[in-house]
Amino acid sequence: MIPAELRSLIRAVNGPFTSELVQQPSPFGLARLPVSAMPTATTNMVCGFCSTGCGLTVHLQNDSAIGISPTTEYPVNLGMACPKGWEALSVLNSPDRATTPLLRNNRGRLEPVDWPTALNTFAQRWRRIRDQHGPEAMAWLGTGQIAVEELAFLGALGKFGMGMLHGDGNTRQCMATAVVAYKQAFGFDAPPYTYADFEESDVLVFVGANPCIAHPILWERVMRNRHQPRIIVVDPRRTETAMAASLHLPLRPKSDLTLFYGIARILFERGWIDESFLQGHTTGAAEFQQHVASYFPEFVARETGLSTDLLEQFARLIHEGQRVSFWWTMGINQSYEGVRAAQSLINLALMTGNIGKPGTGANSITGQCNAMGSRLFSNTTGLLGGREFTNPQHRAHVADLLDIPVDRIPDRNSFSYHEILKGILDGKIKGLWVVATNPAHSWINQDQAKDILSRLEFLVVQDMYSTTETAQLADLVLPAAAWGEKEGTFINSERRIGVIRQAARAPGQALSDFRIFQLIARACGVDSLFRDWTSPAAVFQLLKKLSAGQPCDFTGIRDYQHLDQAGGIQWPYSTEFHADTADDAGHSSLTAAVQERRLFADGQFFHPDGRAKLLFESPRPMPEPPTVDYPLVLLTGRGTAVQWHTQTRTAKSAVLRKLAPLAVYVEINPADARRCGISAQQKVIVESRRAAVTATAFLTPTVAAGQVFLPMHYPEVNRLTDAVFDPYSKQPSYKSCAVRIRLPE
Ligand SMILES: Nc1nc2c(c(=O)[nH]1)N[C@H]1C(S)=C(S)[C@@H](COP(=O)(O)OP(=O)(O)OC[C@H]3O[C@@H](n4cnc5c(=O)[nH]c(N)nc54)[C@H](O)[C@@H]3O)O[C@H]1N2
Ligand SMILES: Nc1nc2c(c(=O)[nH]1)N[C@H]1C(S)=C(S)[C@@H](COP(=O)(O)OP(=O)(O)OC[C@H]3O[C@@H](n4cnc5c(=O)[nH]c(N)nc54)[C@H](O)[C@@H]3O)O[C@H]1N2
Ligand code: SF4
Ligand SMILES: [Mo]
Repeated sequence: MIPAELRSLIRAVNGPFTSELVQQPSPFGLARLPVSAMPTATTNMVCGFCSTGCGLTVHLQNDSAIGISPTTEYPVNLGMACPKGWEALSVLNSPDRATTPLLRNNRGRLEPVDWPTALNTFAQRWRRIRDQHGPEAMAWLGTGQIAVEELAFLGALGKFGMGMLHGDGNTRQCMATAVVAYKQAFGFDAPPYTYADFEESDVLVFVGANPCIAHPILWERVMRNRHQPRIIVVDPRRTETAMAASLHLPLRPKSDLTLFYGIARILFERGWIDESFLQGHTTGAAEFQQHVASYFPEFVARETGLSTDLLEQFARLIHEGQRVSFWWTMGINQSYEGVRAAQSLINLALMTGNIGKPGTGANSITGQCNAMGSRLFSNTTGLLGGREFTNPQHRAHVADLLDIPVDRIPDRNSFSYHEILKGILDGKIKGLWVVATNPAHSWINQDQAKDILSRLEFLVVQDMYSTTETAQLADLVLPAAAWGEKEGTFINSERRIGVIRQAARAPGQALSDFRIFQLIARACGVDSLFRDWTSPAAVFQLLKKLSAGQPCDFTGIRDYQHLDQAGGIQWPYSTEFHADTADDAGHSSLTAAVQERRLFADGQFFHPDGRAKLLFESPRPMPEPPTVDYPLVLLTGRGTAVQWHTQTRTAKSAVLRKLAPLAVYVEINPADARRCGISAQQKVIVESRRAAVTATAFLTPTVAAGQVFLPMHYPEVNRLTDAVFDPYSKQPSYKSCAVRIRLPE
């Protein structure tokens, strides 16, 4: 590696950028004015936190980003943003930003090194592992938080370039269940909705979802609904969302499957079903009807802890609704039987014909800003573009499109996240490359996870901060530019592809993840395979080719400017979509019908027979039910709208920090607290079979007796959780393990 060349690369990424930005015409902001007339310039991009994918306008002055406002005309957020969006710039400026590569020295300390040393070390250590243990002994963990172009590069470099077989990402912690549920039911991982559906339903059912906290702008969209909708919330806790609902079903944790089978039984029995839709567009209806026949209301009431009257009300609301939509998030996905639970909701939508029409759908709300991009293009669980590694035609097609030898594409599937960790434990995996995720906080059963990570010969962490729990364990830290400091695209929950732009310089020698992948390809001697991967914009054109003919076809999108001008574009958007028009200045705008699209309007699903499948299975017992010794069920999840995951970012904003509790707290029902002699604000010990952690008691009736809630934003929380997984999606069951609470001795 030639240092001079590197220096120019660093300059290319971190150097002057404003002149380029102001030349980009934008229908939304000041950028259309002549440069001389501008007090500030602006550039538009989608937010880098959650999967809502709000449009944000970044205001620039003298080469610096000086402020953010929500983009008024962006079809997602219509001028609104939550506090994280407003504070997105301030989290970039923090003294713990990773500004140089860090390498662990002989004394066991991380010390700054230059990029050539870091890259040579990476390549040498990777070669050593490959030569001693085979290429499969190096694996990676990626993310739903970097751009699609970057994810695709990481996946292609890891598998086709460096010969790795195993790569997974934090979407496993989050969306794997929805992916598998959709693939099995619809034939493709295809969330069918558009956000307008929040406004067009007359009955909205939220299951294991707390959008008031986790997707606040989506909740704002619900609030714009003019049909006086009935809102049903199915959640063991009386969440902020449940408080705003017309009907709250505080079911016993993990009894969702039984509940929805019970509701399906009522719908079948009363004939409250769309028989012609079932006949014409689905398979498995008769078998499903038979399966649910034994879910009598009394049995379901006993299992779920809900009254038969509530069940009746729920079923009746679904029946009486003209446009019923079903929304689910982590209360369903993060479960040892998440896939079947998600499918039990999909079945309710299918059997009532609530799909493909405005205000309907079986709708998984995604979590991270680019989880949907990760689902299609990370090259981990599936081959690029929603294809299969095990399908020879798919492999040949991708090899052809990318102009690489087909034998570089593995014909086997990757280990999932927990199988990668098990691989480390079994000595099969020796090196791990962690990009934009923080497993040493977010993975389930932390003490075990940290022990496993400590066994690695080589741990590389590529992050924007050098202080994350995982970076602290690394042998090599690679400093990454963040959202706002690089370009690319994200795909949001409703399949909308949106652009991110560079509006600030990355600090020090930090480079965009894209550049880092280019440099690693070169250092490892495989860059000739990635000749065409010259920039995110160039890779976007490759991704278009990879999407061609797939359900996610977006070959009709020209480039980033097209996305910017159109307010983001949902897939599918093949070249057949010519409904968008260009005005005299060359700005295109999409007609409303093209801007907000849902799938399955024609009743055609992606299975070869065109039908959706009703899938079902008997519920299984909770892996770690409460006992006399550990009598409480631990629920975990999002605590506030201002805390993001492991808080590496949100804790860096003074504003956001002020709005959230500094230290971990545990929500306890007052009756349980009384029984344990605990008063409000007291320090208590929460203990599971794996660990004991100290937390401040927060007494609240929003958690039911027999349950406690801990927000995931504090590193202690996952020391308690139990590493159990859904058998199909391999997603961790973060929201059910047994704990007890006591006062400190
Ligand atoms: N502020 C903020 N917003 C975020 C995030 C963040 O960290 N902070 N993270 C983003 C990401 S990646 C994700 S995945 C989403 C998550 O968004 P959500 O899934 O809405 O958030 P959670 O709080 O994890 O879980 C939702 C609810 O599931 C309930 N639940 C637990 N067990 C069960 C059960 O057995 N059945 C049912 N029906 N419900 C149950 C919990 O009580 C909780 O209220 O949020 C995204 N948005
Ligand atoms: N108990 C419990 N645990 C949970 C959950 C739960 O509900 N309960 N939820 C799970 C879910 S749904 C999720 S999604 C996971 C999230 O878990 P993680 O992915 O581990 O959480 P984050 O804090 O978002 O970590 C992202 C990391 O990427 C870094 N980063 C941000 N932007 C960039 C970038 O552009 N480039 C690079 N290289 N780095 C960047 C951040 O600094 C941070 O260290 O947590 C899971 N863990
Ligand atoms: S709702 Fe999500 S996408 Fe919108 S501003 Fe907040 S964090 Fe960003
Ligand atoms: Mo997530």
